[in-house]
Amino acid sequence: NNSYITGVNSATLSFEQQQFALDVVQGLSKKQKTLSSKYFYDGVGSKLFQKIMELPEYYLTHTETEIFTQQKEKIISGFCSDQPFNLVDLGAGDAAKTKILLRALLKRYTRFSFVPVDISSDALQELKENLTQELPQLTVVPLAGDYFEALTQLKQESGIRQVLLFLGSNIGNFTYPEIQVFLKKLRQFLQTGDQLLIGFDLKKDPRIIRQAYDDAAGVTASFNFNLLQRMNDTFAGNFNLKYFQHFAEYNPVTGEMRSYLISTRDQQITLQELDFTFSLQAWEAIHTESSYKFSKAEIQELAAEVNLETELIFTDANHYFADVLFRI
Ligand code: AVJ
Repeated sequence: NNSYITGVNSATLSFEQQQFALDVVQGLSKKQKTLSSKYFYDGVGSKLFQKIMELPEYYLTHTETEIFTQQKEKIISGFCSDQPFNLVDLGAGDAAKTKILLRALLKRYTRFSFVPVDISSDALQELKENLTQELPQLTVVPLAGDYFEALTQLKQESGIRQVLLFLGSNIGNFTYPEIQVFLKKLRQFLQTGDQLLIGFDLKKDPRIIRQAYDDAAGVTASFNFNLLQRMNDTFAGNFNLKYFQHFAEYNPVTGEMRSYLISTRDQQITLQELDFTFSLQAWEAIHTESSYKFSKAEIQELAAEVNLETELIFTDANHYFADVLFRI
């Protein structure tokens, strides 16, 4: 409903907040309400995600950490060449896993710069300070913004080989068609010889997957609820978090893990700054995130469709997760 969008008060909102406002009004005006998972990551949300990564149920991080710890030498041998390169980490966050690779690279005296990219400028600022402390010999060039904003900046100072990291199953937040568009777009920023290391969460026992998104301590629920809090804070909203429930469900056929915020009663919500009011019925769902899981065959299919050459595949003993190195 576009009439609401004109109500967005651009005088008091930053550019980023205006984008957020448009997405919120659009998503909440739909018959099946949605919010984009990219808005989870404000300062509080990034902190909550760091807590998720430490949860026993959240196997993704533990498994990718295991892969990196046990196979780091093979992985970085895959990157290395005699030429200097940029190691670009898309969605770096706290870069806890990337640091395993960074340490190994620094030991080999490889010439490279580390370029962490993140949507959360808070997380990026903290990372920069942390790396200055922990790895003072490392050259760090942080880039805030979404992936393509960052890549556009990178292209302008190109001429250097790029090795892109897209870890932690960040790619899982995209649908299949979106992944294809994303990978095709990525190719336009890259040149022959550039590489891409992508972390894919693999299909596995559906119960294990579901628990990872509905942990016993309720951290993932808080992460989901924080989106409501963020809208309250940013747009003077009146979401009452008490009247929502976190719900997570896995579809083993499509590989889609879905998270929702479910309204537990009939309610009307107003976001004052946006002049926007809408209703939720009892048990109506707002879809807040999809996290896709892949089979190895699906990964190969995807690669073939977008013309990427698979160089190396790294997996853990249980085959829960795969880091795949592609070459352009
Ligand atoms: C950061 C997108 C990889 O989908 O597993 C964790 C985010 N959401 N728990 C994921 C998330 C709920 C995470 N990614």
